[in-house]
Amino acid sequence: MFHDRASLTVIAGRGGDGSIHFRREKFVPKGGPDGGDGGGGGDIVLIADPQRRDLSGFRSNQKIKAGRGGAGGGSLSTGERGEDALLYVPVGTQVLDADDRLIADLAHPGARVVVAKGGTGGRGNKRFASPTRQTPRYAEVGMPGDEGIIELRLKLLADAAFVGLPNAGKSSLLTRISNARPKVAEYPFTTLSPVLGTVESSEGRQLVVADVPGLIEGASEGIGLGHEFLAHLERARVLLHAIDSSEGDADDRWRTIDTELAAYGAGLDERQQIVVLNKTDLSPEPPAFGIDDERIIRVFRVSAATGAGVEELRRALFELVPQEEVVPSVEQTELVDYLVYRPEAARRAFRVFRTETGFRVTGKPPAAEQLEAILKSAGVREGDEVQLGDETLEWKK
Ligand SMILES: Nc1nc2c(ncn2[C@@H]2O[C@H](COP(=O)(O)OP(=O)(O)OP(=O)(O)O)[C@@H](O)[C@H]2O)c(=O)[nH]1
Ligand SMILES: [Mg+2]
Repeated sequence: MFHDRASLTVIAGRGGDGSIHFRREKFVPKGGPDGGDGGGGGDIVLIADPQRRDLSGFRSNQKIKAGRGGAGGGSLSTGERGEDALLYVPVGTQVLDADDRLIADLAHPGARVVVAKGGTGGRGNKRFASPTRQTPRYAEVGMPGDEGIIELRLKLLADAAFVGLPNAGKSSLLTRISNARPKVAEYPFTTLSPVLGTVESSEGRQLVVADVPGLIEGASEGIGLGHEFLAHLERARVLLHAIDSSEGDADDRWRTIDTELAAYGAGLDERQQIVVLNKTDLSPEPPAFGIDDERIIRVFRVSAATGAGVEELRRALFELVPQEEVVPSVEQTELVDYLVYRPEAARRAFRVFRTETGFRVTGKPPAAEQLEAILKSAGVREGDEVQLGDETLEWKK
């Protein structure tokens, strides 16, 4: 099975707590504060890995957690940063949030995106020492990391993609022109999942060509197999429209597929097409093709069985498929693919401290729910005091 979707719950790491600690020295009855800061929580990071073919590495609704930041310690020692959770996904994976909005597009090998940020570590008590407050008996607590549900959707990246009715010979043609070896058989719906092949020119240029399951009438409404895979055509710059020219009227077959492309939308019906009339070995005359359409940039008559015309098709691909824009250097691509959009988390308007008797919240307190989550993750217990501004409450479960 080819998995092109996955839904994940991501929980970034909690930041470590700041330390409440005082120097202990010989002959000094009470040393100054020396509590260090907590480490930041680990992030959840997605990385586009050219070795991955699909999203089958993820279980459905898998929960993914990053490491917790270490607590600060005495002698100003800082807690360790929590370990990031690195998730490797195929190139072409798009990330959507729970509201189905696109967060990121991992369209280049090595592209990475932080989908959930670890919580900040709390500051240790040393940071709060001042001439008027020499022994602060409190420190900041670490913040919980981001948490949420993300949807991964793989949309294959190919320069060109075959499209056509089942049995047209798409897989046979891909086998002829590329290094891919998809299954070929004399019955429709042989190809069950997309296959990518690399086609090489004599000058060393490479093109990636996709073969997807055949489409039938009604595919865009969910009939047959093809509709699920139409999304993989979206990123192809040119469609290779394969037609079995030995069966019926090629024009009618072309129109059937064209109707499905139009019904699917997403620009598939505007894409340039190379029409490939296949199986010429089965008819004595070269097949007729009468469609006049400005999207059709060339018509080839070939036989995947004998190889007739296939080399011309292969060579023409390099001429007809537009070159991809120059790929920037790796460092740049890593940035290019960062978050397509995401509201920057607002600066926190409040601080949460651990005190000798419980917790203290300063500034503009967050919503009750968020505060509860923060206090719980900081280990609040029944009976602890929680100071909110001038108010002091007692924590009850
Ligand atoms: N005679 C002849 N047979 C061909 C030619 N091309 C493909 N075939 C045969 O047609 C049948 C279907 O070929 P496939 O390449 O599997 O067709 P497909 O378009 O990938 O089909 P689906 O994966 O089901 O969509 C196989 O039996 C092939 O051997 C050709 O040029 N001439
Ligand atoms: Mg096939």
